[in-house]
Amino acid sequence: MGQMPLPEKFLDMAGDEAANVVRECKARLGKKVVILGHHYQRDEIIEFADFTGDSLRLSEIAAEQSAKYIVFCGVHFMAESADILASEDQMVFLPDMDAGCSMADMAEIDDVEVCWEFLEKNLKNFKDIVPVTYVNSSANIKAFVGRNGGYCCTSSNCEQVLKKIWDKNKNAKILFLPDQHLGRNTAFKMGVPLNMMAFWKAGKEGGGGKLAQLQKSPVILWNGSCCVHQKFNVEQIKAVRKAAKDMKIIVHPECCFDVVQAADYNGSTSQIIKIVEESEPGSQWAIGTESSLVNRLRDQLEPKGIYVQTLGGVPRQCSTMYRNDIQHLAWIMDLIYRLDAGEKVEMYNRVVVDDEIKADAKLALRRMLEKS
Ligand code: CIZ
Repeated sequence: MGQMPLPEKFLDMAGDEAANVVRECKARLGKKVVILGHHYQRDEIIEFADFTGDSLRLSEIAAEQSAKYIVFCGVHFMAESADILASEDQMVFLPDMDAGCSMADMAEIDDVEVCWEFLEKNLKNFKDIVPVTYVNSSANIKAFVGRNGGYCCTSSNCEQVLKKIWDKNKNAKILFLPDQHLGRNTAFKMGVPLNMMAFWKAGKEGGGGKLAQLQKSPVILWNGSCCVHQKFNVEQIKAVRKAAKDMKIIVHPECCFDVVQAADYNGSTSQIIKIVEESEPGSQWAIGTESSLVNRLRDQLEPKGIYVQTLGGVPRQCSTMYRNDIQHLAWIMDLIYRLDAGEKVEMYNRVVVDDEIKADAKLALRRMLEKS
């Protein structure tokens, strides 16, 4: 479902006025509403967030709240995860339904099923295949993974999830969806050489590679990637090393292999924030991730004498995250307020995951969270 055009009243609303609408609705709704702000959201949204964090942590927090209305300021798959984990009497809303994720869209369920059938028909060791999906995936994909004995993972716990699988079965073969880079970077860190990773290109016969490679590899990577993190490259790292030799480089593991290898550190959004925040005054950082996060860190840490910049110097904004602006938040908060007041309003932007999909997706999330 796409985003309907904002009513004119909100479309033309000045930022201050929209912020006042959000403030008022929030005050009136009190504990009935919780606003979640992903690390990649604009400042004008983060200002109203009750909680900020990565997608999974935010969904867990929302489920722990008694709030009836969860407004997830992030992208569509995140709102779906919140609905999967929410209780039956909670409703999840996304301010702009066009806030999608191009990486999540790269693993479509029909293509994944074609791949799975091919592997079942052609691989001798099919029974050892465990599908793993990064949380950046649709509820359909999480459900597929859950149904087939697999796991979800985040960029913070990917290594622990793969370890858990290989501890249970040292011959396990991971089908990693949808982000090739997180899969490759993590598996390599865990000792899998690059030539022992196969690659599956959706839409190509047999995934476009050799059957022998699929047969021998303990990891099969799906052909997905993040359009923001793909923009970081080794040349930018070399330029930083040349211009500022004390500057440390930290990148997200959605960056490509060479970039992660050339950087000093890599980690999820929460790990990046923690490492940089805890660094000594006088530290200098070039960060390879989305710019809203980097700019906020820069402004917050400047008074502490910690210098922060985006790797490469050019802002790298996630255009879909950016779709949630203060006008969309004002509109959705006003709708929720009127709904709660008993007004007969047409409801938009509620994200609802089908019950069957939800049950299977929960299996994948639960396996990820299980201790061993
Ligand atoms: O899970 C998230 O929120 C994403 C997309 C990345 C991260 O590293 O936190």
